Amino acid sequence: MNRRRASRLRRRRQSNNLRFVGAPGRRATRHPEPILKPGKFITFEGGEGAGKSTQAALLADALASIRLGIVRTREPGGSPGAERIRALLLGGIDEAWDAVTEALLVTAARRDHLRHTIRPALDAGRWVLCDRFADSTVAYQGFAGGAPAADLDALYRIAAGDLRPDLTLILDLPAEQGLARAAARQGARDRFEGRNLEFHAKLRAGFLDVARREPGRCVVIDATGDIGTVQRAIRAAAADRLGVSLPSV
Ligand code: Z5A
Repeated sequence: MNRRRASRLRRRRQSNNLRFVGAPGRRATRHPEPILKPGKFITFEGGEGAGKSTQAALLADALASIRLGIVRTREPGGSPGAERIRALLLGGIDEAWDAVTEALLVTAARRDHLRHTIRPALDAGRWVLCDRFADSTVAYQGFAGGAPAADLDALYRIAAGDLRPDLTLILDLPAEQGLARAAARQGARDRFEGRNLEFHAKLRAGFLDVARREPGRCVVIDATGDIGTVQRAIRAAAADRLGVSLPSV
């Protein structure tokens, strides 16, 4: 390639990497800016004691080790305003709220969480790992609680618009096993703990139904194995669906 053509190509490449900022009609100012890759949104779902928090922490470490910016968060909660709604909802042990009222509360929290935590992190190129998200509303308030699916869809659109997780890991195990794990843990009871086995079996069916309907977004992870075995399956799913290469467990 001759020297003049090489320098023309170089100039064109440089100008493609610049964002133009300026009011219409005025001469544009050129700011060289780093080109940010958008972050990814990963959610962890499943019944009580399935190991979501344990596994989210291990995946966050693995992603951070390959120099990705990570935000770990949870629902309900994840922003100061949403944490206040969480305290109200989970603390309302004796409130006679029906499933639609619960869905309204988690949706209000979700909207605040998205505005103040999730969207800003994704816009800044960070990977967001969220312990429970909207599939928990479908399972708890919909499948197990009886709230109509159309109402839950409408509420989701109000809170999140078109945003969907890039990957949802559904940690699946029999309700008895999850409840035994959760019972072995210390801590005060909340609104959802202590519900009967039938409720927890419906939750499991609800999560598996979501996975069947959205196979492009969801991966069902067998959560009956030990912590390392489950994490290996999760890293394999992240590699396969999101194209990351992670250290082995
Ligand atoms: N909720 C709702 O109703 N609607 C909604 O839209 C949303 C939420 C978003 C939040 O509870 C509640 O809000 C939740 C649903 C409702 N109801 N409940 N209950 P939370 O945030 O306080 O808790 P949780 O999400 O239910 O967490 P969890 O299920 O109790 O735990 P986990 O995160 O799945 O598991 P873990 O804490 O990682 O592990 C539990 C124990 O098992 C712990 O001692 C671990 O060391 C142990 N563990 C973990 N993995 C293993 C393996 N593989 N083998 C053996 N032991 C293990």
